[in-house]
Amino acid sequence: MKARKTVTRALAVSALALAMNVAMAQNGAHPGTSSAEIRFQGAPSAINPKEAKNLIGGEGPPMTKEEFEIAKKIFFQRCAGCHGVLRKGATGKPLTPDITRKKGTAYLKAFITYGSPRGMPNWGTSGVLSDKEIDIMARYLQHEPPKPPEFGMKEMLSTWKVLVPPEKRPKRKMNHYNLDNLFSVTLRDAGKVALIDGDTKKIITVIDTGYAVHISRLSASGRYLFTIGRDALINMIDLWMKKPKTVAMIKVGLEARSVETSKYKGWEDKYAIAGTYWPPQYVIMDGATLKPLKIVSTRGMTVDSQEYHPEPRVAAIVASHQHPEFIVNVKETGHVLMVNYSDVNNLKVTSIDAARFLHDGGWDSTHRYFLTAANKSNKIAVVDSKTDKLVKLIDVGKIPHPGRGANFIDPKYGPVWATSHLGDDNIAVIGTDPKHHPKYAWKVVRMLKGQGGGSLFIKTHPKSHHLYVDTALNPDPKKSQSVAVFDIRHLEAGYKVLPIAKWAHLGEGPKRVVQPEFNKAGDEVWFSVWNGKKQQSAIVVVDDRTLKPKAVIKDKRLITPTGKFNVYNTMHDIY
Ligand code: DHE
Repeated sequence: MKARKTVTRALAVSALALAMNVAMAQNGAHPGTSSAEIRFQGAPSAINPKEAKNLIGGEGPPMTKEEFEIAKKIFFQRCAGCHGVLRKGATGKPLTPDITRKKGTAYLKAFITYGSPRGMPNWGTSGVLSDKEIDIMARYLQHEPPKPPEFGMKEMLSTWKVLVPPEKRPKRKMNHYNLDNLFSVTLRDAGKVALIDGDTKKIITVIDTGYAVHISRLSASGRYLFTIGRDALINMIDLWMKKPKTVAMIKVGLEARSVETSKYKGWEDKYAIAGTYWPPQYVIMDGATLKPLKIVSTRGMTVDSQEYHPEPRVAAIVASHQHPEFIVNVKETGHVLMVNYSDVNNLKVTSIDAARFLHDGGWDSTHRYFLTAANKSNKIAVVDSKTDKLVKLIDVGKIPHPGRGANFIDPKYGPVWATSHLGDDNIAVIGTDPKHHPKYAWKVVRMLKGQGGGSLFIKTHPKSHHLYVDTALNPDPKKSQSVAVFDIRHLEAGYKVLPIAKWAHLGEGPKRVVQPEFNKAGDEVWFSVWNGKKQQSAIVVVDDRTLKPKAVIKDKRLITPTGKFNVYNTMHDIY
C-alpha cells in the first residue's frame, strides 16, 4: 500500500514537472503570470526571523534546528509577502501543515523548483534557491508555521519617543519654504525620506525613517508629515521648524504599510492611525505626540466563506471627510472598517462587507465615495462614507492597482475615477456621479488600453487634461522605463509614450519609472526613475502643458526614490 502511494506520488511529481517544463518552454520563465506581480509582492518581510518561535513538531518530516533557522529566514525573505506570515494564504496559496503534509516533500520540492503557471516563481530553475535549500523548504513547510511575537501597548510604549514635546515646538512657521509645494520623497532602500522644495527643486533635507519606508501622509493642517517604514516605525516630522525634523517616533508592530491622520472638521490633527501587517491590528494615537491610545485587532472571519483568518493585514487607511472616522482596509478578510474616533474609549466600528484582498484606493472628486481595489478578486469596491455602506463591487481588469486613483471629467460620461492594473493593460474608467449621471454611476464606462501590465500608479490633477499611467513592473524595459499619457479630451485617440528614463540620462540599471505626482499648481508632474541601490536614480519633472522634460533632479542622496507626496495635494486628497 505504502509502495503504491510512493509510486503514485512520484508519477504525479514527474507529470507536474513535465507540464511545467513544457509551459515554461512555451511561455518563458514565468509561464502565464505576470512577473510584475511576483516582484511586487516579493519584497522581504521586515520581521526578524530570529524572533519567530520555532515549532519543530514530531509530525513533520525530520529536520535539524539549523535547517529550521535557514528555512525561516528564506520564508520571511521570499515567501511571506504572498503566502502570509502564518501561511494562511493571500495572493499565494495557503501552506498550512494540514495541506502541505498531504502533498508531501517530493511534490513540494517540484513546486518550489519549477513554480506554477498561477504565479509561483520557479525558485529552483531560476537559480535563486539551491537543491539543498529547496529540500529544506519542502520539509519546513510541513511543520507548524513559526509565529512572530505579538506587539501590544507595553511594546509600543517601550519604543515611543517624543523628541520635541509640543510645548517646545515653534508657535509659527520658522522657515521660508513654500510648504504647500514641498514633496516628501521615499528613498526606499536608504530608509529615509528627502524633502524637496517643489519650487526650486532643491533637496531641503534628508531624514532617517523606518526600514524601506513606504508612504508619507500629511496632517489635516499640513504642519506634520508622517512616514511609516515596513518595520512599522512611524516618524512625525514638524514642517514648521527651521529645518523640518522628527519630533516624535513610535514602532507600532513588526511590519506595516499605512499611516493616516484625522481630517474631519473639528478633529483636524487630533489623532493619527497606523495599520500593521504583523501583528494584524491598527492603533489610534495622539496626533501631537504619537502616544498610543487604542489598539484593535483585525483577526476575524473572511467576508465570503466566513472562516476564521488569523492574519488579516491592514492595507490602505484614509480619513473620512463625512464623519469623525478612519476607513481601514482589512486585506485577507475583505472588510472595510469605518472606525469612529469621536469616543476612543467606546469605539464604534462599522464593518462593511467588500471582497478579498483589499489593498489600495482613494476618494472620488467629492470626497464622499472611497474606491478601493480588492485586487485578487479583480474588483473595485465603492464605499459611501456618508451612509457607511457598500455601494457596489465593480468588476474591472486583472489585479487593479490604483494607488489613490485618478479623478477627471470624462467628456462623455461626466465625473469618473480610473485605475490601472498590475495583471493586464486595461485602464478601467468608472462613473462616480450618481446625482447628475446616474446611468453611468459605478459602471466601467470605458476600458482604455495602456502600454501593458505591471502598472502601479495612475494620476491626473483638476487643472490638467492629461492622464499618466506608469508600467513600472512591466517585464519589457521599454515599457517599465516610460509612461503612457492620454489626453482626457480625446481618450479614444490612445496614448503617447514619454521616455522618462531616457530623459534622466542615467547609466546602467533597471531604471523603473514609477508614481506620477503633481505639484500644487497642477502644471508639473514628477516621476521617480527608480534604479538599483548602488546605481544613480533621479526624479524627472515634466511640464504638463508641453509634455516635455522641465527638470531632472539628480543627487547622490537620492537612493532608490519611489513614492512622492506633494504636501498640498496629499493634505487635500487631490488626485
Ligand atoms: Fe506599496 C501604497 C502595500 C510594494 C510603493 N502599498 C501602498 C499601500 C499599501 C501598500 C497597503 C496603501 C497605503 C495607504 O494608502 O494607506 N506595497 C504594499 C505591499 O504589501 C507590497 C505589495 C509588497 C511589500 O513588500 O511592501 C508593496 N509599494 C510596493 C513597492 O515595491 C513600491 C512600488 C516601491 C516602494 O517604495 O516600496 C511601493 N506603495 C508604494 C507607494 C504607495 C504605496 C508609492 C503610495 C501611493 C500613493 O499615491 O498614495
